[in-house]
Formats: sequence, C-alpha cells, structure tokens
Amino acid sequence: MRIDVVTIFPAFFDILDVSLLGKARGAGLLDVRIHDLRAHTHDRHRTVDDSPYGGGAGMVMKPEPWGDALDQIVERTDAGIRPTIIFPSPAGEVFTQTTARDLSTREHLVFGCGRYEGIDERVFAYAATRGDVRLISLGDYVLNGGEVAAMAMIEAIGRLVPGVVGNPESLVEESHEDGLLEYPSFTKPATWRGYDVPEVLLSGHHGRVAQWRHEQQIERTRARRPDLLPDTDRD
Ligand code: JAH
Repeated sequence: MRIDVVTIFPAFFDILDVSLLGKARGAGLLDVRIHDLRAHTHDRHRTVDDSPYGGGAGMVMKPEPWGDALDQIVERTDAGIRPTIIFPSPAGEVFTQTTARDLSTREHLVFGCGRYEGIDERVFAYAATRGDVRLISLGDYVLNGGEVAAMAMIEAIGRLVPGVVGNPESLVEESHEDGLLEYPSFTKPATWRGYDVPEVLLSGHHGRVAQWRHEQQIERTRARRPDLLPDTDRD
C-alpha cells in the first residue's frame, strides 16, 4: 500500500519510523511518504493561509499549494489507479474499524492534513477530480490540525494490511472486530497482591473458557458501550 501525507508539520510523522509500522515499511509492505505543503508555495514567506472571504475568526488554508501538491503526488504515483484522498476533519464521517478495514484494501491513500480553521472548500472539489475524496473524523472533538488524526488512521489501517501484523489471529480476536469489546486478559502469577486470576482460566477446559470470555465480552459491552449492542440486548 502506498500512503502519501501532505502537511505543514512533517516532523509529526517522524515516529512512523520507530513504530510497529516502521518494520512494514522496511519490508516494502507500506510505502509512506511525507510531503511538506510549504514546498508547493512560491512566495518568499512560504504562505499557506489567508483571511476568510466574508470575514470571521482565524485563517483558511489557501488552495494553490494544495492543488500543486495533489497534482504532483497523483501524477508521480498513479498508473491509472485512482487514489483515495482523505481529509481528517471533525466535520467528516466517523472513522470506525469498518472504515479501517475498507481503507486497508486500497492501493493508494493520500492524507491531506489541514490546520487553522480549515482548507478552502474548492480544494475538496478539485481533489475529487483526482481521486475518491473522503472527509473523515476520529470522533466528536476538535484537534489543532489533521496530523494526529491522520497518524491514528494510518496505524489502524496499516496494521490490517496483510503481512504487517505478524499473527493474523490477533487481528480477529480484538475489540470491535466482532462488534463487541475485548474479554479481560490475565497472565502469571495466578495470584498477585491478593488479586486472583478467575478460576475458569486455570481449569484447562477450553469450552468453558470460550463461553466465559464471550459472556465477559457481552457484559462489558453492555456496561461500557451499550450503543454497540442491538436495542433488544441493551437492558
Ligand atoms: C482540526 C483541521 N475528529 C478528529 C479531528 C480531525 C481533524 C481535526 N480535528 C479533529 C482538524 C483543525 C484543522 C483538522
């Protein structure tokens, strides 16, 4: 999978080299490239923002550097394949494990990281001529820019690319993959500071263990995330 990121803060993405995904990059499974939006400016101050038409607080990202950056990325990378162009935005569709699974099947993702009050709206219309545009939110809160949201999405998507995570079974056994929260886990010692590991896990009875874990998943989901359960299972 090819991933391009456009940002005015390339340093945010330095940790990709040391994370779990760093290895996948070395192995050629993920080809992640970071692009400085300011490299696509032409004025002495490398300006990326300006005041909003119609007035209002804050600044808006100018369209021209975005147009040039998108042109360069799409032309250099795509032999006929249409990239999916993602703009992290609190005004977008909400990112879930289903979104991550869907995006993990794409050959080419481009992340456009906005700052300030946002990006000139015409950039989204232009981007749609070069790829499939998605505005995606991590949740109902506001960050200072799209970088941290893009990092979270890259990690969630990248680990679903075949070969990136060593044991594929660990991918299906985790929270959200079956629509329920994860069951509790324990390791040695069997007693620690007066707390015991549940008896059933020491029993060696695989059927009882599986049933107990499933009950725990349902109980925790009911307590913490009833919104994930069908209405009929809620109380
Ligand atoms: C804020 C550009 N839902 C997470 C999220 C994603 C993006 C942004 N905020 C929150 C954001 C300012 C400018 C993007």
